[in-house]
Amino acid sequence: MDSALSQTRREVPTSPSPIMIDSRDGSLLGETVSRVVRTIGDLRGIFVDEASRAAMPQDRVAYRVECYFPVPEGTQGGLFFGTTLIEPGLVGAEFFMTKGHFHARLDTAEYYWCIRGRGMLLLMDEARRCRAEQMKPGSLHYIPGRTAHRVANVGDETLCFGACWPADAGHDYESIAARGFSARVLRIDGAVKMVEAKDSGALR
Ligand code: PAN
Ligand code: ZN
Repeated sequence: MDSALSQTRREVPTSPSPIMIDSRDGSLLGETVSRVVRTIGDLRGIFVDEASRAAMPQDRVAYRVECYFPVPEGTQGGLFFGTTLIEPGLVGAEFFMTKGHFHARLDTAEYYWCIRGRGMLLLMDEARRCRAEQMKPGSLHYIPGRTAHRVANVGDETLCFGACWPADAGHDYESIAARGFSARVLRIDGAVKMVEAKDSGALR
């Protein structure tokens, strides 16, 4: 017998992963998954056409976020993981989208990657310069620090994307609530258009 194999070795414990990713849509399975639902009623002041938003069923789901927080919020060096599922739909001419945020720790970055559907990732720097990246299954998006990020579902099926960000990044929604993004993603004559926006604060 091979002398190396005959040696007595202590068995190393193994365990199943606490979280599984559903390969069909990226949704998370497991006891420790945190879920957030954002309805049309939760998104007051986000869309340019507030009258249309207010006239819609307020309990209609716009998007859901499923997260895995393996370490406490604020842990330096830790990472969080999340899947966002945005339903298809319009508020007036504007596609359903996330609230969008800067990270509270401004210099923290993030990865997004598209799992299913079609999306537009809006990126805005501190000088309010906006650009956008098209999202399609397999696309990977690096969101640098100091950059606000928001995703619009520009397709006709649920848009699903994964995200990974530092556990100490935090979220600054207030800056966006106050001034919005400097561009909006609209459906104009059946086409997806990104257009300059006035400060949404002035439009409310
Ligand atoms: C994402 C977002 C998620 C929902 O996990 O939090 O897509 O968007 P809002 O937070 O803007 O509503 C992320 O960017 N985390 O940092
Ligand atoms: Zn983020």
